[in-house]
Amino acid sequence: MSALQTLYDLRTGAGTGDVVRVVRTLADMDGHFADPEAYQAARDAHNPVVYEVFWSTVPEAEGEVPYCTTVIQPGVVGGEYFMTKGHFHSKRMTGEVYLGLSGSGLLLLMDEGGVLEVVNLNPGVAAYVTPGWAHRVVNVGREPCVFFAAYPGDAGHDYGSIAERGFSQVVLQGPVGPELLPSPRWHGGKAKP
Ligand code: S6P
Ligand code: ZN
Repeated sequence: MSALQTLYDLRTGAGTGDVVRVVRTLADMDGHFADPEAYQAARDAHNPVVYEVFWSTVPEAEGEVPYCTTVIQPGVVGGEYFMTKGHFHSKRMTGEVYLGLSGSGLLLLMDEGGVLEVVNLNPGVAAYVTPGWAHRVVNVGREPCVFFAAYPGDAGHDYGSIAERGFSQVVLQGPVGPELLPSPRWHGGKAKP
């Protein structure tokens, strides 16, 4: 293979060169937000872009190291901040490196039992996703949240477990900033700000 190269704008996260742009709108995130009525209303009204991924064309295969930037727009649905879907890696014991580039993010890391850890993914922060932990980034700022990621090519993406039950906690807009609350889907209750 000849050398692959991507030029990333470190502020906007946009990539050119050997890159594929994938867009996730609200309609692509059915079931991911805690408030179904607020979700449906926002989706039906204007279906905004929630996030984009500028994916390298590095093969998803053993020995390869695919990379990408993700750009999460600012916004809320029913008080819950815009976020990525989140996933476990299909090959559980594979890790990943995230690097915050712009904006303010919270990286949620969750093990299979629902234990949650949170990392402030601010510009310059390199955060390690430990093998076996699901990961999701939440944009808790007013600007787009941009980060870079690189991961083992044979990791694979298991979105099913998250689509089924979500993460154990949700991140809601509180009076003085983001608040983490037990997820109604995980705990069988109702999240209240
Ligand atoms: C891939 C890595 C990221 C995410 C991206 C979008 O292993 O964790 O590149 O794919 O941030 O999130 P998601 O949950 O929709 O794949
Ligand atoms: Zn991943």
